[in-house]
Amino acid sequence: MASTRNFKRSDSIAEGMPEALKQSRYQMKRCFARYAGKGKRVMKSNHLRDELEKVIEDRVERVRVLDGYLGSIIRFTQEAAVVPPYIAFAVRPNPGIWEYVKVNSEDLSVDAITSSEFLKFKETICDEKWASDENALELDFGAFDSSTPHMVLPQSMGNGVQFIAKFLSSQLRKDSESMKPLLDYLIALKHQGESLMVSESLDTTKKLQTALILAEVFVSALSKETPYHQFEPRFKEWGLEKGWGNTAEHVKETMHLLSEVLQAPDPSSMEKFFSRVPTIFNIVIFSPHGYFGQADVLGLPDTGGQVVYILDQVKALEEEMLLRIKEQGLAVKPQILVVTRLIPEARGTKCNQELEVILNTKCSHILRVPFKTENGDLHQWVSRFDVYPYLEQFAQDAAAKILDHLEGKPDLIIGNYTDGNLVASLMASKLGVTQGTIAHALEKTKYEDSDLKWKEFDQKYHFSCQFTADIIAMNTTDFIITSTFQEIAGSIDRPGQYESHGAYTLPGLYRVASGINVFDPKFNIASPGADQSVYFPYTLEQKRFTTFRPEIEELLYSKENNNEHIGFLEDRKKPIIFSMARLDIVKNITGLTEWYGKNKKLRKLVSLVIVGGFFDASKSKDREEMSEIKKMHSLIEKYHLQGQIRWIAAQTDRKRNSELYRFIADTKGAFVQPALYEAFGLTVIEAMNCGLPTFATNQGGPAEIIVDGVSGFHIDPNNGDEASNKIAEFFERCKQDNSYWNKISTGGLQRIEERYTWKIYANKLLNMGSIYSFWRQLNKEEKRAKKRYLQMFYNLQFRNLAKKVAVGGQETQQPDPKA
Ligand code: UDP
Ligand code: LCN
Repeated sequence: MASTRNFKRSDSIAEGMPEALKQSRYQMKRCFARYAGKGKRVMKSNHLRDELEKVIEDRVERVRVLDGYLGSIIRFTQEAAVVPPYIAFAVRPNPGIWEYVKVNSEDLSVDAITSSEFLKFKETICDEKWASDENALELDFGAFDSSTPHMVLPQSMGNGVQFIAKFLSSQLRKDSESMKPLLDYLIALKHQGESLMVSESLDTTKKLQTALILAEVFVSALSKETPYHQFEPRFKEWGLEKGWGNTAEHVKETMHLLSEVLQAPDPSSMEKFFSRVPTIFNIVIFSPHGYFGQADVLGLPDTGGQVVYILDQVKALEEEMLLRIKEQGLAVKPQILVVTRLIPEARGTKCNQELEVILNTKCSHILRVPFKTENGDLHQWVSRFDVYPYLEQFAQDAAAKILDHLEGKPDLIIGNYTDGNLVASLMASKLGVTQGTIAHALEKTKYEDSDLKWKEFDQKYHFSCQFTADIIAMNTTDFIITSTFQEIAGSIDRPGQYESHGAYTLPGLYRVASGINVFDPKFNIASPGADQSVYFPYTLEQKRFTTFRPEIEELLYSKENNNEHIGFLEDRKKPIIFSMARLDIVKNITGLTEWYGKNKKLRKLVSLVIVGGFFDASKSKDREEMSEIKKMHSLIEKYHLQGQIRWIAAQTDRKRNSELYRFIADTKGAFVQPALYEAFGLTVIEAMNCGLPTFATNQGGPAEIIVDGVSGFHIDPNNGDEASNKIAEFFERCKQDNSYWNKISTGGLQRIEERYTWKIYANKLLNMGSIYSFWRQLNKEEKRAKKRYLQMFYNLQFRNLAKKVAVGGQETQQPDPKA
């Protein structure tokens, strides 16, 4: 029984709810008495609904209420805090839009409340003293945003660059004075002390416009290919510097775009013009934790997609930067520096090397800087949950090395994950450089009630540090890059990862009345791709890495167990379902093994191949991995999977992995990504790039990557039977209709070409870098005020929290988040 959405955005729940309650007053009084009857607690939507269903015995009446306005409120309630006689509701009728009300269960009166009041209700449930403390620390980052324009339409979220281009064009159009900031910005553009584009002599809009007209007439008379240096002296006479283009044609186009912007700005020419402004030559990318390397690191705890993403990102960015710089007519060698920690105990990886050239790039490096303790450099790997005490010193040490390596400041600093984003924030604030952040995965949404119950998690996960670092970085950064829309604002039923930082509370520590607004134009969706020179369709026979074939045959079909594989596949004719991930609990590889074990039909149709972890739990350093290894062994035994499952240890060679995906496609098999939650899911797009039909979790990014039934399939990781039946049905249908497999395979490839390529990504990211560099100048004052607030918060809160985390390389074990 799905309740329909009965309220529009303009409706106020506080206004509409009293009338709805009145219409079913008798039933509602019973229902609210029931809610309140069990005392203080947090209730989720399904609990509210279950109890309502129990109260209303009459079926017709029940359906009427559930399909009506009250049913909608219950459906869209994310949580309700019961503090008798009140029930406080946090209702989310649309992505990003929240309303808070409290209902008195005795007289059914309804009052609108603020997010802060709602959070106090929640706190009362676990810490009454804190909740009633008038001086409890409350943060309100929204207070600084009053003059920032915000989007209104949910569908605009994540299109920050376009929104800013629109806003700028309306602002700059106001009067002749309003162009001044743009003019000042262009005059200030420099590279290593040399002026670019506009010299100081063109200090009024009028003068610049005149120079542009003269120059445009002049270049129009030249042949398109005339190189810039041939007419550079003339340009200098007009007060124009290099940077407009490498040929007469490019120069003319860029000038024309600026002339249009100066005359009557419109969003399209604004965006195009900024994509040509030479602002970004040096980029620093932070990814401190892990093992960050180019070989032998994947599959290790904490080292997964983020590393793949960054290495591919660097290649795509470098290519795009080289192209842009060439077209700008500049002889500048760009530099990209990925900064990570140096791990002396590198266990066979290159993570103990300070500087490493990034393969297949011309001017990009990995720079490694050690974590320091009072006793010198930290030798061991530490879990990403334990890195907080080292970050401040790391930021300082890294800054010195970076300035040295680049011989100056970078133009853009990009952070990755909580630790990288915090370090990027510290350095960007200090140096006054434009900053972007990438979350990859915000941990807060992965663990239910991780805010309210932070004390229970803190010893092992240090969420107090992590959530504090996250909120600081989100508010410091100039722009945020996300892989999907859902990462920002979720779906109709589930809040986004960023959205869940809108208002939350860590009782005893601080309350966030306004953390981040998902309508902020700093949000931009730029989805990653997969390296298409590695992950290409199985049909491209001549490109395939055939040398791996004998190894892959051995990997999949040899009969003996060894360090690399256990289990065997009896029937070589069967298609294979394949999954590959780190053995984290959230990846749910054991879940997939169990679904397979239980589903006889599926076992008849296909074999199962798993890549992940390794086989001896006693050798693992990571508690989640240990427990998953043990569970895999016990499932293989419990369901007698010998002959039907091949379990292969973590693989580190992506070329060979890509051939493995394609080999599975040759068997007319499928890829399955069964995660309980997946922020994005690079394996999903790797498989799709190889033309392998993919079943992926509907919890998180994959739900957006795949169009169910067209470019792959969604599966519900919380409903294993349904998921395994869906996979079985696919293979049955393929048996009856041998074009069906091809149809889904092609659908996946089409989806990738439309949306998930690195070329599209690099273009978007450089446009962000350029436009936000200007935007931050325009909002200098507001930024300055917020920066002081953030510095105070960092100093008084984060530093103390970080001090409480053990230092010295004790490898903290991670608990089972389900426990
Ligand atoms: N991967 C790998 N070997 C393994 C497990 C994973 O090479 O044993 C790679 C996989 O191909 C993908 C990345 O690691 O490129 C995992 O990224 P994803 O986004 O799927 O998950 P994450 O590990 O980042 O959570
Ligand atoms: C981290 C994750 O958990 C994955 O979902 C992403 O694909 C990966 O980072 C790259 O962004």
